[in-house]
Amino acid sequence: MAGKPPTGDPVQDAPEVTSPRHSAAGLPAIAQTLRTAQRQMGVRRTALTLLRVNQKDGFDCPGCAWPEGDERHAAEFCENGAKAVAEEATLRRVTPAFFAAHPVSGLFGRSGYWLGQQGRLTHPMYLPEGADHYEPVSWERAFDIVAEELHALSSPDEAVFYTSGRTSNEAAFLYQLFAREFGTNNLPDCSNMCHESSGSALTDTLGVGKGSVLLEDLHKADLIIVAGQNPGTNHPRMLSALEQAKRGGTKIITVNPLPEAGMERFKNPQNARGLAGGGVALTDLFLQIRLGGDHALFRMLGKLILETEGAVDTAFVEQHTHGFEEFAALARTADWDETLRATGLTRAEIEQALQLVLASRRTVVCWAMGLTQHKHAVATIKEVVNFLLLRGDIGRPGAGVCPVRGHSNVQGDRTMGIFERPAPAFLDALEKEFGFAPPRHHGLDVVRAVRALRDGTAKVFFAMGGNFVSATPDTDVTEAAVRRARLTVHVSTKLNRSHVITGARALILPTLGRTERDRQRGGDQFVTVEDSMGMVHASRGRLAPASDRLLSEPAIVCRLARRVLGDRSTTPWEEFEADYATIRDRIARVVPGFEDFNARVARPGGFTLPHAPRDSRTFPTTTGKANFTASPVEHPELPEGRLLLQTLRSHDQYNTTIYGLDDRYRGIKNGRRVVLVHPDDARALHLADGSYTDLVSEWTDGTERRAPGFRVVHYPTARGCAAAYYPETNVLIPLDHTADASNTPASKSVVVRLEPTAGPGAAPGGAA
Ligand SMILES: Nc1nc2c(c(=O)[nH]1)N[C@H]1C(S)=C(S)[C@@H](COP(=O)(O)OP(=O)(O)OC[C@H]3O[C@@H](n4cnc5c(=O)[nH]c(N)nc54)[C@H](O)[C@@H]3O)O[C@H]1N2
Ligand SMILES: Nc1nc2c(c(=O)[nH]1)N[C@H]1C(S)=C(S)[C@@H](COP(=O)(O)OP(=O)(O)OC[C@H]3O[C@@H](n4cnc5c(=O)[nH]c(N)nc54)[C@H](O)[C@@H]3O)O[C@H]1N2
Ligand SMILES: [Mo]
Repeated sequence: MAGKPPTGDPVQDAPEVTSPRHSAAGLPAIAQTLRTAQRQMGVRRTALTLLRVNQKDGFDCPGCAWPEGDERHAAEFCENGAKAVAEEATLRRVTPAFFAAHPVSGLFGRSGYWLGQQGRLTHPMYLPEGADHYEPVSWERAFDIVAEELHALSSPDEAVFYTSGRTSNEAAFLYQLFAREFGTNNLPDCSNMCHESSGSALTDTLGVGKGSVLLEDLHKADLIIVAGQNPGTNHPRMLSALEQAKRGGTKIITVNPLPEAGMERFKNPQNARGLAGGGVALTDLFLQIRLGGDHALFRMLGKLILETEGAVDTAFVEQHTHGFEEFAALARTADWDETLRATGLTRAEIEQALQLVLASRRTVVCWAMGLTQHKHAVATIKEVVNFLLLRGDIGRPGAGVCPVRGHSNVQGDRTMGIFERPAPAFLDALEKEFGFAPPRHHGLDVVRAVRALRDGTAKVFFAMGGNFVSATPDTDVTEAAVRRARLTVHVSTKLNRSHVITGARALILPTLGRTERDRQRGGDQFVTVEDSMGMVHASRGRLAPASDRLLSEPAIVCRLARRVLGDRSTTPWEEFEADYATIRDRIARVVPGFEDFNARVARPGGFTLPHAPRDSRTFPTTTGKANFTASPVEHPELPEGRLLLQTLRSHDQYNTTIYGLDDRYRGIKNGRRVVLVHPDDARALHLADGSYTDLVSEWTDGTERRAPGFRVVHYPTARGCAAAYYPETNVLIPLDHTADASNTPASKSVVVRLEPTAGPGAAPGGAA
């Protein structure tokens, strides 16, 4: 039987610390998978569900966006994918009786962990103005309420339509269509906090804001550089690809302030060697870089390549690139002292990296949040592109850029037009297909949406999934901002903190998850998703829905659009709801690369979207070439006695969804309020291992923000750097602390002071 959710709360946060592990997966991962899954789903459902994950006739794992290879294992999932599935397929339920028993003011004091563990939402729920209890509401009445508030706005731009990255292509396409027919481009998404910096840098330099490699390119690469990413926890199936590459002789350089277990050694649970043997060592060279030092590192590598006879692919540079001379002139001035200071590395380590680079004829660079969430993130990623361009490592097999995406369909949502700054060509296509004039002025991204709510210029907040108040920075500011809204609406599967921090009125609209059967008037439906490498494929759930009151995301958008837009819209919303193939027919006519969508997605495994730089070394940039970028090297400066804090994920969480209180690979159990500090830094700051400290961030305007009561863990991170989990630490990050050009919150570089305290802080409701 499935176990009960935790009852005690605040959940006891009492970290126990052992030493970090040096390998990932193996038997402990399988044991953990089954334990978590059975606790949520029971034995029978666990077996039925997990065997359908990522199969060609099954559903896409709601975990990460890592692609599936052509050959699938019977168990094509990982420990953390299984946890994501178990969270959704849980047998626990949050019913109207739950809301009758728990006033919103009571839920406010609960942790996000506790809220999430209560189970699946079963009924549409409404919180009237001034009320302290959500009450059940009919779908019709719920849509009336949204329509009432939307119609009361003085401009469509006073509404914000957020999207998290699990939404299917079909739902996303309809959602942006609805928002634009309503009259706004206010379509912020989780990508604004995630890979926006990658999209921004890659669009400027290569002309396409997506990765340029396919799975087989990783297998063919001579060298893979994994910078700012922890795949052992966040993209575990990537380790299988790295393992396969290693067996073919690929070298791997890992660039990270933390020695992450998954990059050290991988014990593949799908083969005997992984289970019984010692597994495979993945990393050949570990560069333990300081936070934010990557720009300096890649610039120095660029200089060294330029100085090496015959190392530059001059034919490629001449034929396909723009701006080489300017870049080369600047790169030649790169300074060793500055590089060593910024990176914390030794000259010998960087020269060793250079040898691996020069020995490689095909190099891939993979990255994730460790590069994207810095003030100079866009400049850093452009430097990665410079580095690859020098060697001609774009647009040929075994080489390229590989930004590893987070949410399982975050890339697809963008392709479908979820973007506050849509390309004119996309709007032209919408206009032609649907016969309305879409708004042309740019909308709000996540940070700007929070400001607009704070300033009262946005009044209705609608979320297609996600957990906005917990995922965004500056928790206190954001919560106050959201409370000013007239109406907040969340289309959700599970209870979270965004249901508790509400506008004057609030709605929870419960929806189907990936694992569930989606039956409409036109029969059983499937949806489609796009993975991190531009592969589009079908996802079909089989489980009975968590409740018979749930509507699918496409159905919710269709009914809402009909109610809000009325006769104004000539879009066939009813037809779309009945048969998703009719949505795909429209996508095929609007979005390039989706021609003949229904036929092509019917093939097992789906199809790959075109990518000009990858396919033909053509670059749809403003210069028509791949662009080198010449910008001064940037890196964070650290005042005396301070540490640079990165906010990251534990092994037991999916963003703001907390699965449990352990971080197995880092040797932490039963607690999340920990701060990892280098032993020498800790000693200099008089912080004993096991002592407690407040984290205090200091901002340029003189303000301070405090997160109380973190247990100090002496940990082998880079000097001057510290690490603690998100979302607990979001309270420390000022809204205005964002990356240049992409406006992504700089969650990986927060200057903090550590103030010793007597003991564990009372974890406020804002805690995980
Ligand atoms: N199980 C699980 N899977 C997930 C998620 C989850 O929460 N749980 N989240 C999903 C989402 S939305 C995303 S975006 C991805 C996130 O995947 P990751 O980006 O792997 O997630 P983080 O935990 O933020 O880890 C950042 C990594 O970068 C390193 N790092 C931090 N700063 C720097 C730096 O300045 N330079 C370098 N070189 N390294 C640095 C950190 O030490 C850490 O190893 O995972 C996705 N998959
Ligand atoms: N400090 C700090 N902040 C960060 C980050 C960081 O590294 N550090 N990372 C950032 C990143 S990379 C991201 S992507 C964002 C994540 O931001 P979000 O995507 O907004 O957050 P999640 O925690 O992934 O959202 C979880 C909620 O989604 C809902 N949900 C789950 N599945 C479905 C579904 O199928 N349909 C619908 N409608 N709802 C569903 C559930 O109700 C669940 O509670 O956070 C960002 N914030
Ligand atoms: Mo993300």
